[in-house]
Amino acid sequence: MSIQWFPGHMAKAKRLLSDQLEWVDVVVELGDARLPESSRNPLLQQLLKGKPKIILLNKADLADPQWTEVWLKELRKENPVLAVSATSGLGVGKIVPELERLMADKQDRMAAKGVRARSVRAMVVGIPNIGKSSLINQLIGSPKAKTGNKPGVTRGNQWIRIHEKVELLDTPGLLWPKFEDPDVGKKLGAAGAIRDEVLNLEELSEWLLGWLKEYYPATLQRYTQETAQLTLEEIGRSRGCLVKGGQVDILTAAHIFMREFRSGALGKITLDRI
Ligand SMILES: Nc1nc2c(ncn2[C@@H]2O[C@H](COP(=O)(O)OP(=O)(O)OP(=O)(O)O)[C@@H](O)[C@H]2O)c(=O)[nH]1
Ligand SMILES: [Mg+2]
Repeated sequence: MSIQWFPGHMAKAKRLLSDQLEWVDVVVELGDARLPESSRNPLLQQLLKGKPKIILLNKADLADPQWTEVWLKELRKENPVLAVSATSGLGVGKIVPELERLMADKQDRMAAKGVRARSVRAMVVGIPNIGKSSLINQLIGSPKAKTGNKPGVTRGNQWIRIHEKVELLDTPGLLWPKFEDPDVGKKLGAAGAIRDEVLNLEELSEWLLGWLKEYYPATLQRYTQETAQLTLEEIGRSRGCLVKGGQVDILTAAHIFMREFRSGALGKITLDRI
């Protein structure tokens, strides 16, 4: 499966991001708790070199809590990290105190030089559809930033004050031009970071089905008790995706299967293993 996923607006997003970087004190990097490793953009790690950073594993409400604990421990070796859910608000209250803690040294140094303390400026970055705008809305308690259930909703940069002492910059989602590991592309597709229009949903669903059989067979009991033999065709049949002559409409079955996975209807699932 080859995926064409670095459109023009993403090259523009990269430029916007590098332009803003010099105004920013600290970076809030959003990862997906379902793929704590695959959702971290290597291009970003290059662009952000040296900036203080906090990592948030968002959509923790959809991830396997046992694996979230494992990943928090792993990522904490290099950066402060929190598990959050931008939509339910879980963990979100810890973000501002963490940003203040991270910035305390710099502000003390500025105060020592007699520079009057100003707001902390934080930039929210991450792959498309990960919940950057939702997080900002959750922090301010109102839907000021536009959100949507598909990648590519935010197109420009937008500063929003979330606290008396903290301003946040919303940025468009950013992917990188080449996935070294083909599974990374599939996982990002499954999580919803890549537009469905450029994915082969049938192939992606076959892959996900195989993966779930291996790691989370119980989640497939929603479709049948005999999960080892389950096919996409059977999923389609169980959901009534039939065309004339009783054939299963496989593409519709794939859409339904992906939608159920992405919404959490199959259960709490983490796709990255250490
Ligand atoms: N279950 C769950 N859904 C979430 C969470 N955060 C965001 N979402 C959903 O994910 C979708 C994308 O959210 P956005 O905030 O628009 O994502 P974004 O990162 O700003 O996306 P772009 O602007 O396209 O890069 C929306 O349907 C949100 O409701 C979360 O913590 N849990
Ligand atoms: Mg957005």
